[in-house]
Amino acid sequence: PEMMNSAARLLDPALGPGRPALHFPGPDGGFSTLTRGQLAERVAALAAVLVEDLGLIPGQRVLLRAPNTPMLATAWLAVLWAGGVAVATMPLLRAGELAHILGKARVNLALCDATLTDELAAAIDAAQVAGLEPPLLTHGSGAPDAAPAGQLDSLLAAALAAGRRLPPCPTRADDPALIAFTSGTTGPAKGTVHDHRDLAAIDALVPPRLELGCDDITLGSPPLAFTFGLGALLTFPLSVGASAVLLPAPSPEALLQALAATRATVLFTAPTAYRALAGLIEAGAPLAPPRLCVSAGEHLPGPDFERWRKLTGHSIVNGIGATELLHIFIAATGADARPGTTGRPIPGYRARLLDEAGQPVPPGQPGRLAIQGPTGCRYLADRARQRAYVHDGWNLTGDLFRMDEDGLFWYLGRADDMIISAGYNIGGPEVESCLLAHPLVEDCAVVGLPDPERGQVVAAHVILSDPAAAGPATARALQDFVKARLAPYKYPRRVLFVDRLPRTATGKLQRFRLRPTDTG
Ligand code: 3SK
Repeated sequence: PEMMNSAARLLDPALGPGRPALHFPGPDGGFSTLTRGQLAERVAALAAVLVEDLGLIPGQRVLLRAPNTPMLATAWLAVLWAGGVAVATMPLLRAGELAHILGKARVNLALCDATLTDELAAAIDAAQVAGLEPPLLTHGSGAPDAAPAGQLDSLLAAALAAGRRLPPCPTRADDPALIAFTSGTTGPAKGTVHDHRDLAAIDALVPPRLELGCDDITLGSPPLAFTFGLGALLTFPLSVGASAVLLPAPSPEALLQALAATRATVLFTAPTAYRALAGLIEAGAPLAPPRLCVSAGEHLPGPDFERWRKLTGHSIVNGIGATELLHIFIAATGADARPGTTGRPIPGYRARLLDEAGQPVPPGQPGRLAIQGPTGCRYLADRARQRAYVHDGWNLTGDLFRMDEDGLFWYLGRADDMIISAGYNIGGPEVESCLLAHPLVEDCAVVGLPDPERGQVVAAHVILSDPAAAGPATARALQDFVKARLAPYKYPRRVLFVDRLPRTATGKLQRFRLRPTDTG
């Protein structure tokens, strides 16, 4: 349709106002629930506050900063309901990163969880220099029974008590609804703009592929500010009349507890968290198994898939998405769920693999992934980047894949993760996947380091499950392990034992930080 307000669509009363919408930790250590009807009331009341008390005008941008709480979900929906544009930010961002977002997105208003104000206040001070000073309102978690923690709670409570409800703004389907920032491998974060129609498109395509139904309860760790989390924990469940569990601090332990307490049916998290959960389960922690486990955010290596299946009897649906395209566009569902594969395009999307000259490569050959579909990349105020990313309606991701004869896609690495050693092309993730199958390897990152003889050598940064085992004998054992399983030129000539690996706020491995040229 030409006119569409995504918040009103997601809160459609026809799906049952009495059905649960959000579950969240309550005051007694258990979980509390907001129904769809209660959530809709709060969204319409908060939209009245935004427009009537705070002067929000349709099209203006509202920065949101909070962990996954009912208030963050309410505020995100209220901004769209009021015709504004939600700029949700990762809770881990620091003042400098927030100042960049404030300036780039020309933010008009900022709503911030009271536990996270310091960095944002500092960012606003810094942004003032650039002529921007968006009002900042703080709030608590938004749990109806929590004590008010800021001005926004009092304004919301007053609007609810006075029966003030704003009708949804009649936005057009192609009006911007959100700006999602993504940190790339270089430079400051890039803003990607998505409209109401993009949200409707992913809600129409991804939940059916995952067979999400109205009785599902989704649970997971990605922040709502990451579009993986936004779909998984807000728009997908609301769009089908299902509900989501929001955890402000989703540690692996908290995920296991919430699975048991809420009987959540669908788990969305990233490979790192699946590894941590597997470690806890191996150490004896009980698991209330969800019917479906979905992994995205980075590639799920085959050994992690197999470890999870052995432990739980369930496969993990591996998917790949991009903030630029809003959500996942290739996934290994149903019979495609096999170790190491990313599966095939979600119906509605098309994928092809291109060589350096932009020509399609034949099956079996590595190529750069290009995607076409109902969502696509619109960078905020960055024409050069836009021209580099979108060619002829195809979105050029930086991921290398090969496609097999069955049409399944197999991840090879980021285009910039390719290691060229003595003339051989070696995908760092392939070597990582092999190392992860070794019982002593808890996590690892493989990059190319400069080498006078070979150009680059394969270097593995390894976190051991038993740090006391670090030493030359273990390094040799890991090298032999890889040599026995992959072409010998791929084995890591250097093994470095580390106690942590650099990751983005969304958990993506930042291999570039392990290369001396990039770290300066
Ligand atoms: O990184 C991904 O795989 C992803 C998945 C869903 C939504 C957004 C992203 C970046």
